[in-house]
Amino acid sequence: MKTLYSLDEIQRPFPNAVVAIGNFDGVHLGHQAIFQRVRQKAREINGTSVAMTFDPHPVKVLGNNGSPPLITLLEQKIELIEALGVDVFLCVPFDQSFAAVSAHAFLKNILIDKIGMKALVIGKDYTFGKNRKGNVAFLRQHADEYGFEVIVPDWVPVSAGGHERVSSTRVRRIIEAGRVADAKALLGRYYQIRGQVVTGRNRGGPLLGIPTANIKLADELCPKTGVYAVMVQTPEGRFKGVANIGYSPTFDDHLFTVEVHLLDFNKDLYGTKIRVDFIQRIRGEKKFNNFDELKAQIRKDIEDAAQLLPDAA
Ligand code: RBF
Ligand code: MG
Repeated sequence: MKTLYSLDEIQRPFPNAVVAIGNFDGVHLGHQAIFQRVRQKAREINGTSVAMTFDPHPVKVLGNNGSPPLITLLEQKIELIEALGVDVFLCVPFDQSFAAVSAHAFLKNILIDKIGMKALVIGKDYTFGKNRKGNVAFLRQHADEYGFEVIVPDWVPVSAGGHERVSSTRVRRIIEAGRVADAKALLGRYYQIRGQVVTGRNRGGPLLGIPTANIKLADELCPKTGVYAVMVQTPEGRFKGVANIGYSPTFDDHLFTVEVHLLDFNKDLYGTKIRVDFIQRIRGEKKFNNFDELKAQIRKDIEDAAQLLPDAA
């Protein structure tokens, strides 16, 4: 996949460009359906599939009511879209001046003249351009004049505690509720966080005999506090693990941490970047009367995780 970080990097229009525009936060099953449709159309017209997105996410620049935590940061978004077989990933820097570009100028100057768009695949509710004037109706009005086709895929309905369409908002709510198994149903993969292993309180190993890698989260969205069965990707390979997210209420410092104990692993991970896939929630965090009770419970969590985790995950 060719990745461009500015419109200025486009030398000439792409041959028969089939474009998807969106924020694609989460690259969930709804987004995946859009990219399937883009690839299908590109095959039909011997064209180039193009994913166009904005960074930072427009709500971060325009958001007056704050902005929701992102499900996927740019790095992971690019990996996921590349894996879907898209030819060109175009990331447009978003700022106040870009936000002031009219829907018409965006369509004519950027999509038609610069990119060479012949077809556009877009979500039903997507809007773009100054005052969000660009929408499906606007695009259809101009399709004949500029010679492009507008394709609007149906919503993708998925049952996960309610049969609704897949949306980034729904994915966020589900992850914030700790329902990581449901999140997988909407994402088509496990929900993942990434970050660097940093020095913790050096308590897990010495005090409890259960060392944990403490993660400095790169991601914005984090599942609800509690204990989870996870799979951890490290520079040493992929391992089963059990994660604790929260404030360790048995202790007095009440510091929020994301930590993971790896099963069958005892090497040092300090300073490395790891990825944690959430497979299943095991329980909520508890305050224990003493360290022995906490230790016994964590031993049981480790057994539960070992049972829950599929060998191939
Ligand atoms: N700390 C708590 O105070 N309550 C818990 O319920 C709890 N559950 C944990 C479960 C797992 C699987 C792990 C790895 C840790 C847990 N901890 C819990 C955090 C533990 O107190 C922490 O790892 C050590 O204090 C080291 O920082
Ligand atoms: Mg630790």
